[in-house]
Amino acid sequence: MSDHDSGRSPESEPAPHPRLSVVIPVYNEEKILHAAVTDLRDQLTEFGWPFEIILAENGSRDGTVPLARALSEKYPEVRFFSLGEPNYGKALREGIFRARGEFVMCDEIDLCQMDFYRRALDVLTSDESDLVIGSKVLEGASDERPMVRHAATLFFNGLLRLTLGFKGTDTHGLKAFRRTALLDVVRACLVDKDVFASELVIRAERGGVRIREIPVRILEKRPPSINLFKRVPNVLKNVGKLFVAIRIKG
Ligand SMILES: Nc1nc2c(ncn2[C@@H]2O[C@H](COP(=O)(O)OP(=O)(O)OP(=O)(O)O)[C@@H](O)[C@H]2O)c(=O)[nH]1
Ligand SMILES: [Mg+2]
Repeated sequence: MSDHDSGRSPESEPAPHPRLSVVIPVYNEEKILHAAVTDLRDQLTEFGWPFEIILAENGSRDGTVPLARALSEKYPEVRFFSLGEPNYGKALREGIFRARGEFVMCDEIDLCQMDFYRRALDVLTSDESDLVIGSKVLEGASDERPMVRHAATLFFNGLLRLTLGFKGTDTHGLKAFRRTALLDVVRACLVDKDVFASELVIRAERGGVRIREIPVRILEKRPPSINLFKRVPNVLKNVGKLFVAIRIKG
């Protein structure tokens, strides 16, 4: 495992203690990584809260690792680590553990939506909620991905409702939370890969965490790197594991 959190060039100042940590798993993203991170950094600077952006990488075979390293060396607010085999859930989980902010934002490099950040942080700072989920399904949402992927989201969430008693409308994608309120939930999660994000939300729900869903507009900067149909067998296998983890092991 390589960790570049401490690998700053001597001239860059350490980031001040962040109030907001943005965790973004990245995998084979050389085409959009630089533009997405610099753009997000500009928008967060304008937003005004001290922040950090944590790039949680594993398994990339393209130029993602040197690019992420260079970004973390150039910008004090950008941190980066690399954890071996491709595994979205493992990267996100580790990124959450490394986050230092009072609030954590889980994002994807092809989304980086400041509009969601603003609305979610408004809810977290003014409302009784500790976890805000950006739902692609809720009334008012606009899912501009291809229809087949929207249908897959509906099917997947239906499966979670049926097998695990999930009460919400979406588990994947944008979410924000008060870090201390969710750490024990993250520690309790047993399943990684694609299904980690669902386990996090379902365990939070079952554990009585105050959750609020808000509608999001999803417009990706590029199609996903892994074909939807290739993901299906693994996702189903991991939902099986999630069923055992939650219904049997508890
Ligand atoms: N570290 C890591 N990041 C990953 C992996 N697979 C995907 N990602 C990142 O996860 C984010 C979402 O990936 P996409 O390829 O857009 O997948 P998606 O189908 O839009 O994602 P969902 O609909 O949320 O499941 C991007 O930031 C990717 O770089 C992985 O194996 N490891
Ligand atoms: Mg995507």
